[in-house]
Amino acid sequence: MTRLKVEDIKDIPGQLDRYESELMEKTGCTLREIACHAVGIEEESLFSLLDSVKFAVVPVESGQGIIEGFCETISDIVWHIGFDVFVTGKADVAGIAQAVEKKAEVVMMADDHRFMALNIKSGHMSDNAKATGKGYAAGLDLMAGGLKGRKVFITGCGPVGWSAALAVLQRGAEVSVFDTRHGTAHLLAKYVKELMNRTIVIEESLEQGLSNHHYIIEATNAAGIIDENAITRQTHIAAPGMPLGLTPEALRKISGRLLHDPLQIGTAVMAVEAGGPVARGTYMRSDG
Ligand code: 2YC
Repeated sequence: MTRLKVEDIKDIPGQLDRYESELMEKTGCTLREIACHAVGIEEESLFSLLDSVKFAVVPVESGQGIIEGFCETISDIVWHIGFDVFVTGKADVAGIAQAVEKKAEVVMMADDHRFMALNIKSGHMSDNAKATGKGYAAGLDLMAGGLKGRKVFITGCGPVGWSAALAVLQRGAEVSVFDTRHGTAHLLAKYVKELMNRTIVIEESLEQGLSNHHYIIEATNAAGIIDENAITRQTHIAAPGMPLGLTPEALRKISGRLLHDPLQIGTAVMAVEAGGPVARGTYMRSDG
């Protein structure tokens, strides 16, 4: 997975309101509404929990260590969703201990391999890659006015693309996928066939997938693989992949029909999953 750089995230806290107004222009929804749409709950079911569930974000020094501003950015996003949240003064085990001592119900932390939100009370864990895939699928669904019956092309069959594929299938879309590592695409197709009895198409090439789809999820860690030739007036792209998979010309041409951010949507879905009614098992999800 791509390790974020300080410059990727340093402007997020100061621009969350501007970011959200752009989200509302593109999807008609706030960040919290998109997260609830991704999780499959009514926003109302969250309101009673916003005042009672406390989050702690714990810095983790293992591996490549702290990314300056990472925990503060996570905290700002969780605060923006409406939860009470703080960053622990200490890192690692001492930080987790502080979280418990301060009665946090959800702990959020990331090392070089995983970024999770763990509800200590229920044991429910929300994983960033899964949450990001679901969040971007929900955002594309809202941008497109519903994906039911539409064809969606997903490039990148890693954990994020995999989660996005399952989410858009659940929303009734027809899915095609591509990955330079052909084995992962075939594995996903096999999983979908066996678990959902659905068939997904494996495209021969990225160009072929792009040329015959208007709804695209770019979930690779490659930069600039989608150029302006792939963009038409009907093209909508949800791009969780870091760095951005569009060339500058494609970015100009797609104008408002693009969702892309380094942390916001994934973190918002994690907060709603781990702090919301689903973590308590007190809510039958709308997708059953
Ligand atoms: O500051 C800290 O606590 C660091 N241990 C955080 C390391 C995060 C590494 N992961 C990433 O940069 C991204 C995450 C958004 C999820 C996947 N990659």
